[in-house]
Amino acid sequence: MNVADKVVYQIYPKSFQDSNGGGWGDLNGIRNRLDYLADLGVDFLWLTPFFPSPQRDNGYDVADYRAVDPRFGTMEDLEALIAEAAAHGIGLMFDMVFNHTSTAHEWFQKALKGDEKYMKYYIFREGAPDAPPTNWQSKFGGSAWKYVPELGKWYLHLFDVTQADLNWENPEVREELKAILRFWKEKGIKGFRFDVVNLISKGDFVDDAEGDGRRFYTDGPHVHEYLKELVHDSGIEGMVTVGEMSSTTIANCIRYTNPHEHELSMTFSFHHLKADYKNGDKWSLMAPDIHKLKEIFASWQEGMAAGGGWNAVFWCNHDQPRIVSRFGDTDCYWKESAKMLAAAIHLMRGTPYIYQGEEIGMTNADFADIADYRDVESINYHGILRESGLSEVETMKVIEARSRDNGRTPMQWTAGESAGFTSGTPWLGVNRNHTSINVECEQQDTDSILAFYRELIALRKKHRIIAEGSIHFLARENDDVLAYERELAGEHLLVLCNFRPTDVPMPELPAVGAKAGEKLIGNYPGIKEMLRPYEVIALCYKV
Ligand code: TEU
Repeated sequence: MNVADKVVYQIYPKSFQDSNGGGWGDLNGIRNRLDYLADLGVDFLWLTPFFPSPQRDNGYDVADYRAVDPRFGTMEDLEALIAEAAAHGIGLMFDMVFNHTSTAHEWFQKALKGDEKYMKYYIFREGAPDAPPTNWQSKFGGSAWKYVPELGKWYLHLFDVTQADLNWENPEVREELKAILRFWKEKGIKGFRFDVVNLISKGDFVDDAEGDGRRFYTDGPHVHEYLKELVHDSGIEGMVTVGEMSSTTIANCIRYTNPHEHELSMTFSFHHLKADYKNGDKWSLMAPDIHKLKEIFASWQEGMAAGGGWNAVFWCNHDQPRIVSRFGDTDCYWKESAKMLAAAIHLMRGTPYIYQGEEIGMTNADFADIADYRDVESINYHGILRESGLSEVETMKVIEARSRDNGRTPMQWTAGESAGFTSGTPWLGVNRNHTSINVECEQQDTDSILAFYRELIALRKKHRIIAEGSIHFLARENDDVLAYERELAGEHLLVLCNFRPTDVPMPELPAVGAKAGEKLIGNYPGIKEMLRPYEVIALCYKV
């Protein structure tokens, strides 16, 4: 399937729209908002997991891959959503968490009882109670191994202790997962997102003298072989597929996405979202390094294009803080910066993803205390940071900036009670700024962030150069302005984005020709010496 001119909208069901007052978003709530999503112009909806789960990691701890958690609705509700989305011209993508299952999954429960068949579904290792097999660390803090006294063995969990890693070396595991994909394909969904799928092939289980062990399981020895087999044998090639790739490389993402490899349609990589990580550490704050951000975009965009790979392009998701709070401005240039950030990636080469609320400029949470947070990673790191010697004030400054709950506060539909998200008690606090940042007020404003996202999506559909053009980054030494050119069949698209809240000089640019072409966004740079705060220019022209 050609994904170049498509746009995907990510829904975190738990926080999108509650239809029954339970305080959680649900499938019927999504169905009630299909007109809104069709009006925005998106082609696919990626739903994060709504399968039965203890919710220790908000559904990424799956206990049954073929059912609907009753708190989100019924299978009939899901089938109605699939059908009504299709009637709106929208396909659904489900989120497959195949690196691990919940320890509540029946497979793991059988393993705990010593069932040899199911113990081989996971990564169990012999060991003494006080000696984990390796020094690997969980991405949520602490050891990546848990000891089971009844079995005298340790099991691997790269994430939470309730998320046991599957043993992909076992062909029976691979067959189980293929059957799950066929089950959902037959239900009529149009694609899949694969959670941390580049971690599924583990190399040697040895201590990591240099780090947390990730170099032994990231883009592991058999990952491409497993992906080819999964996609081919389950019959999902040709569907829209995207792999979440943790700590990956351009070379691997070319292999994951080049059509000749028959693996995935596209990949998420996260290097651009570490431009504000001090020393690469999520929990050490620094102001965004815009030059580094630009270099990452240039290397990934040009590198993937050179190798025939395909990027998902995105800023936000359910694991990330809100981009307008992070790389933009939530004060006097809130609207301008949100629009600039959107244009910067929507005009790039790749398939854009919009995370719920991003299209109206939703900001980070406004919580005051760790008790307001629900994210297991944030709560774990609150303890780790305090134990490292940070004060409560210093710790909360980090949590407020980095918590995944920043992207999980309920969708802001109206200025009313609970932002129109629920008639009950929301599972997570609603941001008080919903009185001014909400869908209802932006739908009435032709200059709103929402109107701008609708325009960007329409531009991608109208101008083939955005979907199919080459890309080349300009003014790479400039620290303030992201500049790139797209080219297709003699037509050029020049894109300039000022990432600063100040006027900045126009960077050195190639002659764009006296007869400027169609202005897609903003004014022609030839008559300008300066760019205004967060100004965007997108100009088509022919040489
Ligand atoms: O995320 C994997 C992942 O790498 C992120 O958890 C990231 O490491 C972290 O949030 C940044 O500090 C996927 C899902 O998107 C996430 O919600 C799950 O918690 C995780 O996998 C485990 O399934």
